[in-house]
Amino acid sequence: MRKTIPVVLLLALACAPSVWAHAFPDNSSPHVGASVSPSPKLVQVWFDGEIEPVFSTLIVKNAAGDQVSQGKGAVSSSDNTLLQTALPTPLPPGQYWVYWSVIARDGHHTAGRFPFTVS
Ligand SMILES: [Cu+2]
Repeated sequence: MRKTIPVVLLLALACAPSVWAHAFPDNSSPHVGASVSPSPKLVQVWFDGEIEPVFSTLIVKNAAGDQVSQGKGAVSSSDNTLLQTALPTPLPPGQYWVYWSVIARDGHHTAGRFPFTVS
């Protein structure tokens, strides 16, 4: 007689706590949906947990979909919950999208985007 059900239950229990370790944005500069002036020099996103520097990216694009930020962004060397990227040239007025993609300490990937406006 096979007893497979307890094994399935154990797997479900083992996976459950990892749900809370996923990293999601906690705060950002500019704020989500904010209208700012003048153009910011830096875009920063703080997460609710530590993220992996090697696999985490932050990219800013304009309304046409062109990247306006430098490189792929970087995790702050002094704060493992802070992902940031530089905007090398002042942005003209318009709407921009911040694309974030991170790997949390539990190895899980989360990604998303949010807009801000330069007025
Ligand atoms: Cu997770």
